[in-house]
Amino acid sequence: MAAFPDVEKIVYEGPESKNPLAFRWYREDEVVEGKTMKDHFRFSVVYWHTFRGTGADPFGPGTMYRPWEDGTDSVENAKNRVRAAFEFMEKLGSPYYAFHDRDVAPEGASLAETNKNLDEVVAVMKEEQQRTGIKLLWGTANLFSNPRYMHGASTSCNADAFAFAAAQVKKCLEVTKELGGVNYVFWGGREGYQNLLNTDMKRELDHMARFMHLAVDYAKEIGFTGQFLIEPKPKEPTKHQYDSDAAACINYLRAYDLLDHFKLNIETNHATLAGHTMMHELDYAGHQGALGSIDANTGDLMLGWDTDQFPTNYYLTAEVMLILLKYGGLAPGGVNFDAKVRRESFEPIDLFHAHVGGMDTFARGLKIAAEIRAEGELDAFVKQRYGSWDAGIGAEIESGSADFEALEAYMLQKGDIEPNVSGRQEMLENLFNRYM
Ligand code: XLS
Ligand code: NI
Ligand code: NI
Repeated sequence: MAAFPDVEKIVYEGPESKNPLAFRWYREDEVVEGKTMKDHFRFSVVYWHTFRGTGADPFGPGTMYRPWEDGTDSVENAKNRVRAAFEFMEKLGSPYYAFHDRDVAPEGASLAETNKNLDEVVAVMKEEQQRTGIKLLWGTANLFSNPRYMHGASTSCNADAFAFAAAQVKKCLEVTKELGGVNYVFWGGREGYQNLLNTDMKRELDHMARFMHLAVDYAKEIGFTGQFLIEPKPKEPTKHQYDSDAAACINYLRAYDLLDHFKLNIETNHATLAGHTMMHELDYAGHQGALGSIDANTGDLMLGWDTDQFPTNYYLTAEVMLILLKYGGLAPGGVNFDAKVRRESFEPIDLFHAHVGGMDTFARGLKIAAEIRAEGELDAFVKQRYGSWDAGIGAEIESGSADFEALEAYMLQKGDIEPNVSGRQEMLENLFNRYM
């Protein structure tokens, strides 16, 4: 029985279309800057929000109407859910998906039983991947929901929590490999602290690094060649997450000799929680050679938590795409919609509206960014703004040939600096608007 009987395959109808179940901008085989839209984005649907999100919030239970669910936590129900998920992704036309181990199969009474449940459901996922050609962007282990992880997983004060988490990640790496996953994600979950009075931060950070090294070693052992990613987030659930932002993660990875094995999975709403723009986080990761993948969503300006809304803002996606084009794209990463429909949007069809809108918003952003780059005005402005570094004293500083004494002699002779060019922020903001 079909889960979405009233929905046909979503097709491109063009910007004039008023059909809410058609793409206005996303045409998967349209070529922009030498690459198809499909390859630029590598769109991915998340299993957790889209197929496990109930709409529950701290003030009330779930609201979602999901007719393919039988209301139990059985393996049978989990398998039916996989079929519904692949029907959804097939109709949507998303080439990838992502999941946590605990999203797809129920926990059993023991670790062994839990692993067995997972294997049973993974067999169906594999079948569905083969049937549809949809691929796995990344797998990850949920190391934060179960009460055993109340103090964290690899950073727990309880060594047994570390051991359990290791067993879980070991299994999840095997499953990700089995499904041909092209990345594997670590998001910190409860790796952080609420209060330093009870926390040995140094010891916890050392343990987290040990854990990541063990994962890297095991991946090598089993021949898993996907890219490891770490996903920065500054707070929630803990007050201070260790992976707080791109710069902190890169410092951490470098300090613990992990930078060769990891890149970053940058999430929009996490960037804003960290007090940064998405553009800032992407550029930081990009110029450090650590731009791996993105979790595409958006927060709410009025709310200070991870609301995980679908992106609908062309400015945002144009900025994101400017950076992705600048650094040559994301592959093997992708644009993963770590986003959920609102609690009030409880019908299955809302899942389509949300994703169609997100994909279209990115497609429009790509076209805007490509136009801006083709015109070249922004680049030319930045180049000219730094012109003083291209010759003379600037070039000498950059090449390392001018020391402090030489610089003093230069300035004593010159007297003072000449007024520089204006930053022209307002002009450039207006320029950006011309492309909207
Ligand atoms: C939570 C994170 C999470 C990761 C996967 O805020 O975004 O969903 O993407 O564990
Ligand atoms: Ni995320
Ligand atoms: Ni998030």
